[in-house]
Amino acid sequence: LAIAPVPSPPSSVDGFVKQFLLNLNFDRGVALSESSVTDQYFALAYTVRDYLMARWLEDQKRQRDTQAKGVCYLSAEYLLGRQLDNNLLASRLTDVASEAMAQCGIDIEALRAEEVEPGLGNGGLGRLAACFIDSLATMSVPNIGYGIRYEYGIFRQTFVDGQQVEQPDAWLTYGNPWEFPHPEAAQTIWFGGYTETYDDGGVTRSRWIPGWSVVAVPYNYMVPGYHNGRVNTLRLWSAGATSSFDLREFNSGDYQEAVRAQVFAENISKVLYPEDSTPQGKELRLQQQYFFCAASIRDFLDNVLPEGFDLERLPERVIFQLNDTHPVIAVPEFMRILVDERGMEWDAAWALTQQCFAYTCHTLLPEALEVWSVDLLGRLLPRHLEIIYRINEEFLLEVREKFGDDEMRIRNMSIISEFPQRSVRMAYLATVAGAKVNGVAELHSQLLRDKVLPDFSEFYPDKFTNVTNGVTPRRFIRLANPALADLITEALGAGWTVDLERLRGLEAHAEDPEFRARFAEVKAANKRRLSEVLWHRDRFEVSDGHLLDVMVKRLHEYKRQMLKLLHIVTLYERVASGRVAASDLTPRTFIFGAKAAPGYDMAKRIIHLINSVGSVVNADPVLEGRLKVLFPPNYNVTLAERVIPAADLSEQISLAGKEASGTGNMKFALNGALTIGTDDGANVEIRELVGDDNFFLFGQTEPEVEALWARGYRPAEFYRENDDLRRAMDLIASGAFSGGDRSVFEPIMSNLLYDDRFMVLADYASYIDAQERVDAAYQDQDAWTRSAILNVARCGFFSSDRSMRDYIDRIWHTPPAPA
Ligand code: 26V
Repeated sequence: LAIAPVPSPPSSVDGFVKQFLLNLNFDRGVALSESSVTDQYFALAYTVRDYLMARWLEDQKRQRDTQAKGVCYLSAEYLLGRQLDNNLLASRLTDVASEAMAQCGIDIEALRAEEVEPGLGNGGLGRLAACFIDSLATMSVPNIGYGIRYEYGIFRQTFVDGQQVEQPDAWLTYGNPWEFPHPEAAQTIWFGGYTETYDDGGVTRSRWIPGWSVVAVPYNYMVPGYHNGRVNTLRLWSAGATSSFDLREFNSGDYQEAVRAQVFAENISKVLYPEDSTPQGKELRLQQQYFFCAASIRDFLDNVLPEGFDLERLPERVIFQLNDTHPVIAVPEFMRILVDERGMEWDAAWALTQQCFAYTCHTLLPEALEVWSVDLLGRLLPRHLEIIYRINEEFLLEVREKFGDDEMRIRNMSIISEFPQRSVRMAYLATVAGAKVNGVAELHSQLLRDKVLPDFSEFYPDKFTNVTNGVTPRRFIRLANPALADLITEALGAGWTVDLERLRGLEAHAEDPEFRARFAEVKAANKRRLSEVLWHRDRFEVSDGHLLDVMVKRLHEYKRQMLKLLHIVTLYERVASGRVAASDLTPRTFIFGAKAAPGYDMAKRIIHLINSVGSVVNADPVLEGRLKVLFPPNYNVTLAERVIPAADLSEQISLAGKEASGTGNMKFALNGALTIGTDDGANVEIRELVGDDNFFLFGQTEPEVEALWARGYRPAEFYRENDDLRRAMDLIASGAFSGGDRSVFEPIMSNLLYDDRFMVLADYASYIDAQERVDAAYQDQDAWTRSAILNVARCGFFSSDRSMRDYIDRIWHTPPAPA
């Protein structure tokens, strides 16, 4: 019996009100007059869901029925941000919902504020995944995002005496209206045990006798395309015990043991690891990785593909995109299923693997490249380790064939490293297995080829490619900056949201004084809005007429928050010492937002220093209020949506060659902030597009950095030779920001003086000089606004829709789907 999905409720205010009251009464079980804000938020979310449901059910069915090739995006992180507004926007219900809530006597703003954002990611990598699935839905490309439903996302950051304190992010406490659990579709995921050989009709084969298991329960989330009626799926896995109580244990009276098993299993999806640069080699993390990869691959093969599908044709149906190395364990799992479970010949299975996987690298820091010790892998996934060994063996044979018996090269290219302990290099495994390997910005892809994987790019010259990152204009312009969006639509018409290159049309308007005035008014209004948010949230005051100078991103030494801070201390010191009059300073408010990995001591100390400098600077009357340092805690997607549209100046100041791409840089430029930045990551491409006149470039280039290392870098020389730098550092070292205590920040100072891996001191002079150019430029407000408009006009390239097109053309080869 083919019964079509229940059609959507009517898209009128009346229809919406009716559906809302239905949900409030029948699902929440409360009357409007008795309902709490939480009830109302849930009922509103259910109502939005109801409008998307028919399309979602159709699209899921279509995905199964049609033969179209789809993308399985495998990512350990999705940093989604709030869902309500996004889903209202996608389904054209924003105004209807506001009006409907008003008719019910409800302030929709209060409901918006009620949503806890799903923070299932650390930073750039997780947010990129969220932008990509938005673009794929908007472009009608069949896609399933696979990941982990962490019970606790990225920690909530608070400050106590200026120091970071982490609190658990209990985002599911009140339930989650956007998810659909399917416990009936749970899968069993096995771990541990041992392998054994057996005779399979004369052929000796290996098989896995696993030791223990957990279940993986899928939770589905809607991923609506923008104004196209398409709804894709994000499927996140949650871990549970195989059966709630192990009956044998229970009957033998070992109740404690049975409960322990339950707790153990649930642990796997309990919490997102908050480290984003130094892999700790933690067993639980490997369990997480295998858990979601195994569940996802089986889900695709068993539930998405039609029954009896001929696996030889798999490359026509799917590409598994590996978001960094975190899901690379999917490769040996895929081989295991084909060879051990489906009886396929090794060579045939390997040929399929090499067509069905592709790998994106997101880093250049050697310490961020994941390796798993053979010891741990052998214990947790013994069969997978065997498979990896065989992949390596055959790969190294090929290398010998091509390069001869160059033992040095063989050792360098081996998927297995021997020191300091025998381990599997996951990036190498991904490179060997993938059809393509891509970096995330032109410079990064170049350095990936030349510096990180040089032997591999020589061996596989055609495997390497670039796809420059992008960001979704739906969330980061339309939702975050409605005033700018309206101004753009007025100037260019409505199509730009899905065709961002159209922003080029703003170039002409940049020459129109009236348009510039309106653009400046949008920026001013966004500053007032931010000011209200920060007052409400943190009791911070943002002064009128200040240049808003913003650095928001994870705290990491390579990103160089210290360089920004030295600039601030320099300005302060010049005034405090009487060498500069406060009235000669350009009034500036500096905003920082940054979380430090809980175990990263230096990063936490830098947070403490930023807060300490802020306390002194904000309180010192000598500055006459011309400098303010604000560090709102718990920077997240929700705050980003308020901060970025208000910014005048975007700080993108990593040491050249260290930031793979950056995506915040794109969001700022698209919202009309000018960038002060190094020649790093996607900054390079931003500057090329906006032009040198509209970008404040400073610092060494990557080759210059290399050359300075080669000559021998002695940071103390820069300290001695630059008076401003010496004074700023001496002031910090004197205890001026730590109540006279010289010990608190000493580790930061001695690190800068004697080590300075990220060359903060070497780039200081150039940075200060660039900031002086910023001050000068800001004096001419009208010229600044013109530059800001040109930034918006010329950055359409950075839409994640374009990134998706590049992935499709260069890697996935998925055909354009019908609208
Ligand atoms: C790495 C690791 C290393 C092992 C421990 C756990 C963990 C968790 C996350 C990560 C991801 C770090 C890589 C990352 O986020 N890269 C960023 O990716 C952005 C999107 O491509 C890019 O814009 C940033 O430049 C890059 O730093």
